[in-house]
Amino acid sequence: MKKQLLILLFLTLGIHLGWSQNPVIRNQFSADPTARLFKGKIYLYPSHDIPTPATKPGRKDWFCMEDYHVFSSTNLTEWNDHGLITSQSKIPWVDSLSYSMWAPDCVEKGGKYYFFFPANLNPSLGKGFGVGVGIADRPEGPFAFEPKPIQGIHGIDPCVLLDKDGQAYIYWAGGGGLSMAKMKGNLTELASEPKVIDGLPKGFKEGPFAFEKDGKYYLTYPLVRHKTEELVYSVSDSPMGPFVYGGVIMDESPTACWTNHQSIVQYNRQWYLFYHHNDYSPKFDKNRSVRIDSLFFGKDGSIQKVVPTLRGVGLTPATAKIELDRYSALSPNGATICQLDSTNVFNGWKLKLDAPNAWVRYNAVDFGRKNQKKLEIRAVASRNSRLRLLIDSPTGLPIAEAILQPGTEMQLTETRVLQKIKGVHSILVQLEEGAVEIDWVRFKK
Ligand code: FUB
Repeated sequence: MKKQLLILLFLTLGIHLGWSQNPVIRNQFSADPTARLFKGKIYLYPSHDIPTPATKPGRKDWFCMEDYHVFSSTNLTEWNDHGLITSQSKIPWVDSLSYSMWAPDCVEKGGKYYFFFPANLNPSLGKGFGVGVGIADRPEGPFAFEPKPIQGIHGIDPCVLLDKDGQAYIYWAGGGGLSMAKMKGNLTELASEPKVIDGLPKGFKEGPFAFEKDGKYYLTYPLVRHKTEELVYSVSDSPMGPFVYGGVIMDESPTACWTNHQSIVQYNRQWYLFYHHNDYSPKFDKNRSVRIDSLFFGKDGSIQKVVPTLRGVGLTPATAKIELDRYSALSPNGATICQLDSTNVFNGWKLKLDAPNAWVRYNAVDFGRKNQKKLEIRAVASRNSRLRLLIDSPTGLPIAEAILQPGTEMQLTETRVLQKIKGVHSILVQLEEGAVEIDWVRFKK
């Protein structure tokens, strides 16, 4: 009976993926994130990049996606993987060897959830990409899929906007740029001829994500003006346009991940940008991972530029593993980040401090209302080392001192917490002497 209850809990909640530093999905690659607020929870519908299997026909150094997962979170810091939505072998109109299940979307209408996805057509039906629809009673499915793709759409990256009057609009990349059409009430058919959206800046565009705020319609999209994709937006008074260019949401990646792809959602009065980067695959930018950072609007409705962070969003409980390699700021000397385990990228990273006074700052640690008495550190020191933990300015209050003996393997070191600390604080970890590699730190009673 206990086992059955556990299985039920697992099926309802999915797999818990840990705290939300970037990247947020930590058990697989994930890209093209569409985040939606359903029933008070954020649901995340990304593409699912995989390393190219030897059996895949055609290009090996290209995007490779065979299925979709759906994730959810109530606080943006803990994510649950609800498992598979569908795969290329289950949809009859999809070329089941194309590994082309690209950027999806999902919207709710009348208590039903409509999942939209692009994929290569089965060669017997034609060439190029179509867009399919699955319908479910719950955001995580199970979805029943329409037997054919939406007639009239040839392209990728569908995004559906449901306007306040109930009219639905679908946007996609195709037709020589970004295109759009009105949808019928059933959300499975077009109600107007597709039209290419004009007035957008020159350059390759894909990944449209449209939303409404305060009567303005924002069309956001990746755009290549220089080398790789920036995230930009245009604004209109109508979902049909005309759209006027608004500005850059995120600059090109300095590390040259060629794609980026966005969605924007408000949750608990804060706006968030969901996007992707090849964090777990620095040498191959077609294996990407979803990130989240906070987004702000100017008083005039303009979107302020988002600077990507590793720290991400949300509070980290002091009693969780605080992964300092997902830092808020790092000293310019003697502090570096490297992979924890060269055989498994999903094991994440570690922080190396190896010059006196090298430091790392980690924002928004929630100490709650109970005093924590101990600090636990998972680390390895290459020589006798001493670390100091402080509350970051303005107080600079010391939290703990830890002595680490030299070793060859990561081990746990426990030390006393020097202060009664409550509430939310940024912490600073500083090397006083020696050289250490830190996996994480956490507080205990
Ligand atoms: O993930 C495959 C394609 O890369 C998406 O459809 C584009 O938006 C780009 O992110």
